[in-house]
Amino acid sequence: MSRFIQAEPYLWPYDGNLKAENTALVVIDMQIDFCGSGGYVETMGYDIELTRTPIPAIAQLLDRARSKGYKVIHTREGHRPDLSDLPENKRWRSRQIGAGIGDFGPCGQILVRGQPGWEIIPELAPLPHEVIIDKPGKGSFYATDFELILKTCGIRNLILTGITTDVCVHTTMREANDRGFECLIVEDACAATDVSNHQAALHMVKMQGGVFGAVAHSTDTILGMTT
Ligand code: C5J
Repeated sequence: MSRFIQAEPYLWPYDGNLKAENTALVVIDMQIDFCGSGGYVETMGYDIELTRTPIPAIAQLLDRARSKGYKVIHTREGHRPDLSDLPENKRWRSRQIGAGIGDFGPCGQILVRGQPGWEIIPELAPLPHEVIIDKPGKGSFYATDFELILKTCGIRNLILTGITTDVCVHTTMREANDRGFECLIVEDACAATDVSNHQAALHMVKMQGGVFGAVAHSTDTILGMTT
């Protein structure tokens, strides 16, 4: 039996092959550094009220995914404590805006693995058995075992949530799309540091018949996530 989620610009997934066994809910970078007080985003001067807006929708999607047996995968952006995986230009640029990656801020060293700011927010804490992908870049595929895990677990559909829509979520969606994964981005379960960037990032997905996949609301996504 075919199953779809109401989405734009097409009912998702394209072929109706939606099941708990072949679909993962991916929660991207819901870390204190991106949406907590004193983290990287706030230190840069952006409003964390924006990056916190998707928390309730993600929590509901997590409940649904867990109760229906969908795989849940979390990601964290962060660098090794010795900063050996931090490109010098990334560090330089972050210092330009007053939030140097690897420098000390109110939540410890910014975007460094093991530091308080790098942790996933308690509201969306992973369960002990859930996969966490630690990534040094924006995309979840680059320099990680994300693709290996997806392939090994038989996952071909990705439901993408998290922050930020225009950076890490979009990069992951583009990387996944090029690898043949069927992607859905959940519009109210993502956010950016700038509302127009969030909207533009969603709009881009819908071009060319769904150039990177499709866009749905969390209500429709939850309705479509049956076993
Ligand atoms: C950024 C992210 N914006 N998680 N990271 O640097 O989107």
